Amino acid sequence: MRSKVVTIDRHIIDQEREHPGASGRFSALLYDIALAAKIISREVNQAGLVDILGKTGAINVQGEEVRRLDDFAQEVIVKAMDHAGHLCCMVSEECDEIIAIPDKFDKGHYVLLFDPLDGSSNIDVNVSIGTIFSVHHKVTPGETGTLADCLQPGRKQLAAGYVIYGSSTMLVYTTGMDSGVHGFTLDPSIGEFLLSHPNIRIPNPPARIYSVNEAYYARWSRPQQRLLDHLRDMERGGEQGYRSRYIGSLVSDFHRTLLQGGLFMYPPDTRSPDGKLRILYEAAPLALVCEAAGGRASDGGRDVLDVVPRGLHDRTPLFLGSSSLVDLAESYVGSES
Ligand code: AHM
Ligand code: MG
Repeated sequence: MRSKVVTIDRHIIDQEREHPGASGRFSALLYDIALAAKIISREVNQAGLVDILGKTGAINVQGEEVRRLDDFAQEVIVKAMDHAGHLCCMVSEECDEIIAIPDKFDKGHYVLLFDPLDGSSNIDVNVSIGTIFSVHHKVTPGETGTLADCLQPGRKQLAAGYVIYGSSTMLVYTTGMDSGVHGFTLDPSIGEFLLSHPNIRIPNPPARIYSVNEAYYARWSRPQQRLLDHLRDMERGGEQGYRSRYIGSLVSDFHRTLLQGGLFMYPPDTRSPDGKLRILYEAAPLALVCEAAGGRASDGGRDVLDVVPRGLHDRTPLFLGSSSLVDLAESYVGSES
């Protein structure tokens, strides 16, 4: 048993102490994200009861409309974050435009970027889903957040992380390369995130696991196909070769990769020439977590953290996980970029 119980609040305060001069605003922002995560977690855990309590879009027994969970998660995050004076704006995978902070609230120096409920098509089949978030500093003058404040390369992120709603709910975050990656598990009986995975490092040597939607093989480039042929080759993968794991829920596939090592890929294909995953809400935040844990994230030719998005919803190919395996992927597909 651990000698002390560390809540996420205490951990954030301890980290703040290591940065004398910190305003405390950033810590307050992280608390609010954790609060939103708890509310979404409670709702996700009720999802299986929807058929009993009422179908989505219908009126439930309390006379309330049953909301889609991704709409609910979007609203929870916006409402938890818009009034505390930390943010100049927000952007979400669910919204085409920047989400402004209402005039009646103070504005702050940070931008919050998030995917409120990634993999939400998996809810109906009880597969783990997640929330992904990223924080940038405001870089343009004036109070109001602008497009330039949002379209920054991932390397400029002040913090990034995700929440996985799985057999337990976990929040994993980093405040950058030097601060490490820390994981907290929600204890529902006391409603607190408790430090359960301090200083996560991607294991080295990694598990021999690759994770990709192989159904798209015929749509991939030849180098991408050759990479997969290499991974499938038992002889080359060592005695037991590689294993394949693909949940189809990014946060879940990444969480496994972070804890066990391996290679996650969402490469370009003929239908999605830039891949499927969004730079700002999916690729860049997970890339920061991955690198801070000793791994790598590449678009096939360069570090994902160096990619400068041109639009709020730009996508990128993604090769994510253990450094040696991302290097291997680049040695195949880098030739096509
Ligand atoms: P979403 O943002 O519409 O939920 O889609 C993202 C999800 C990821 O969680 C996952 O990695 C990917 O889509 C799976 O896509 P595919 O079904 O093409 O393999
Ligand atoms: Mg998503």
